[in-house]
Amino acid sequence: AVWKSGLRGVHTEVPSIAKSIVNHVQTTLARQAYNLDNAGAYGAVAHTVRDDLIINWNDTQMHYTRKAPKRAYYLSLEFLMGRTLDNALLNLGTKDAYKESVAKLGFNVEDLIDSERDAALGNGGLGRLAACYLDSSASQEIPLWGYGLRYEYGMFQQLIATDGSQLEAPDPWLTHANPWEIPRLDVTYDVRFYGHAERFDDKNGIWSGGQEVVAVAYDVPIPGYATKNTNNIRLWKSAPKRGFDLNSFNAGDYERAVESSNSAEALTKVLYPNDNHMVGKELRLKQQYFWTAASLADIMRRFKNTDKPIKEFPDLVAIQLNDTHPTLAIPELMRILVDEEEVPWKDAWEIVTKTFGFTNHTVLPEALERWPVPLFQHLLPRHLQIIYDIDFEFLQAVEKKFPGDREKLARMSLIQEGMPQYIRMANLAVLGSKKVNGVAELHSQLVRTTILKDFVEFYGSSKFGNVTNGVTPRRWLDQCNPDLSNLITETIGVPKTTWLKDLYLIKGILDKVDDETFQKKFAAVKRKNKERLAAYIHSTLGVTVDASAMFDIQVKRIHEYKRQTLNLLGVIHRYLSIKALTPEERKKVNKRVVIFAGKAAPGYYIAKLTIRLIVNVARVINADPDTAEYLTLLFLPDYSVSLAELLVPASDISQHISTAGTEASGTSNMKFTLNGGLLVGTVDGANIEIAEEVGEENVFFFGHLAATVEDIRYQHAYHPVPVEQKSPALARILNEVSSGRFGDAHVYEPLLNTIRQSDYYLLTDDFDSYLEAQKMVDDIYSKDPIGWIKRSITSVACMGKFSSDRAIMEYAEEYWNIERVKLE
Ligand code: 26Y
Repeated sequence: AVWKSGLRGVHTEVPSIAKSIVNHVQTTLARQAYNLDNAGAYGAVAHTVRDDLIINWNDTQMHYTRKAPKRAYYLSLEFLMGRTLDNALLNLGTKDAYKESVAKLGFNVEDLIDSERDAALGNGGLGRLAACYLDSSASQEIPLWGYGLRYEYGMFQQLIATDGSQLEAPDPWLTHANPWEIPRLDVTYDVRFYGHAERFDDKNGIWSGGQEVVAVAYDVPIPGYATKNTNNIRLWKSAPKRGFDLNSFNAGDYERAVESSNSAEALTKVLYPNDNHMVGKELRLKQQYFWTAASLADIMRRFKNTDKPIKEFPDLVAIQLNDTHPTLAIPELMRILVDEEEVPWKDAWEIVTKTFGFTNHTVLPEALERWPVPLFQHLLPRHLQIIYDIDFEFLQAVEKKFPGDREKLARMSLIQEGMPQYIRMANLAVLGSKKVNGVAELHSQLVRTTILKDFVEFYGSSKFGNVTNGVTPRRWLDQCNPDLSNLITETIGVPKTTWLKDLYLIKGILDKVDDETFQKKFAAVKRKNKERLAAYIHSTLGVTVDASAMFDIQVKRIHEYKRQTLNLLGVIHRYLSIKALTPEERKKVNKRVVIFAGKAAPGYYIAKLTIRLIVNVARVINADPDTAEYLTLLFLPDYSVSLAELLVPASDISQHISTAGTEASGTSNMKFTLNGGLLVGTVDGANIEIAEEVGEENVFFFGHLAATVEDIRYQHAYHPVPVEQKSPALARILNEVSSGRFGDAHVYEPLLNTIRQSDYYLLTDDFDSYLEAQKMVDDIYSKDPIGWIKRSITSVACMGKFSSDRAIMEYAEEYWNIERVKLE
């Protein structure tokens, strides 16, 4: 056929790329080629790459349909994608050709890449993990689709006011057309809310009335690295079912006429900016149902196209639930099977429990989703009946296995008693899934022994596993740190296209750890990345930083459990210590630039105060001539994936200092280490496994262990010891802040009191140990620079395990039973 003969292929040659770009300028953008600006050039280049992606996307999807393999679906309310152009060019292997073509047209490809807005459809770790898994599934040729929501507004933009506090501005990322999405205006499903539910004796039912909203599909191609395989995310946009209410319109009541259409469109307007903290808003539950119902209808339609009997559904479909946010998919699949497909309840439940897998991302109690029964009754009356039926059968089974244990029944029930009652989404997710996993060894162990202990006793431990998180080495090494990537390639003598898909191969650089020439090259890469960051800091904040100083970075969501305050109090301690030295003594001090970035949930008062204190401490420190040479403190506003790509390659150390047992995994710890930054961290989450791989001597651990945290909290409650006694150093610093040394004395009291009073996150208990770890860091960095470089090289070499390719293959093999389907 003609299309096979190469007439329609991916653009690989400079002339055809340039021709296509000019063509898109004139047609798609309807502009003149001679007065094009960067934005126009970006649009035309993006459309040319989009054409390339769509060709591979079509071939891949046709291939999948023809082969009809078992497929995986990753349901996530968040996909924190960042920018697309650079990633697409690197994965397609066409970056050099595009660079040349763009240059011929008078543009610089890096400028165009930098002009792209981030797709910030996520809060933090969980959303970025989903994006890494998409990249890995396509690269490893695993037939997987993501399903999510097409938020019109992503993560808010963070501004810092003159008093240092966080301000939020909307993120209207779609105001300029998005070249990376393909609207599928013909792929739509009706989704019902409210209305009336009837239940019959066989536990089947009918749901009718209420409000119907239309889900419209938007597809985003996900190119694999060095493969033609191109996967997909399908994002749903909400639209009114009928344009507007004609009766009201004809009666002249125009406001009333558009009211319900507005409420339909509101569904996918905005991403909820909360991370690890549940807020029980009706609109959020509506988002969750809208998205799971549309996704399941779509999955069911695709399954039915295979003409297989319904009982074979789990042989062709695996659905992974990214936390409890999509748990409604479980009662929704029951509803489809029992009410619409007329499958008997028992058979339907068997299908359901062979289809789903559930990944838990946190053990923090405030993050566990619970929805009030009255809200459910109102919004999803049929699903509530189904949940009651699931619960009834389940509790009978529990009672049979553990007769007479009323408390166990109360703990395990899907319904939490009280006024009002609540539905426990994690319990529902466990019941409806074949397998449950945590995201790092320690976390999975805590899941099994704390929040899901009863369920492990009931089902047996084989249902509860672990898949340690990973990050894609394409974006988080090759793309963000091309010099290190090139150095690795030339050192190990393996093509980049090979080792970037089998990250264990970077072990090869270990042979050169003692090679002076290699050490120099390796150090030069780090230095260049620090200079790149310094230039960014200069151009955005107007602050000059010394790239020869140690760069010490903590960037992540602002949360008490992540303990940015511990870091900040450590910085104040450093400041006061340096200030107490004579000018002569100061000359021996290890110079540091301490960098913070991260967003606070808009309603999280203590987190917002933390930002304000960081900014105001920075003002005082950075203005002090006594210490200026030795210490700089910065808060970089508006943290994002793109900003992370600049920061990750530039750290000498990064901090991952959550109270032990609270950070499920962390993923930026992996990114920083992969780029040669060492860790200062607690014995928590994936820090532990990183140390196992790179050697504990290469990680600066401190603080109490997870096993003792509970005991310490008990002590805090029943035998409180004042801060002065536990850590005089810390007490002094708290008093300095209270005294107004950093301005606004009274403003910070609520933040300081969290430490002085219950100190739930154990800052007092860990502070001295934290200072000791930091002293080790200073000593080694300033007295043994070669030793430091060796630690850094060794760390990079040993990071193979933390590729998201390894993680996605574990899911494919051990959770989904899915194989590679390579497009030749
Ligand atoms: C319930 C709702 C408000 C909610 C929304 C977002 C709850 C949680 C979240 C996000 C959680 C999250 O990002 N968790 C992080 O997941 C990462 C990927 O597994 C982990 O590395 C990280 O430790 C964990 O905090």
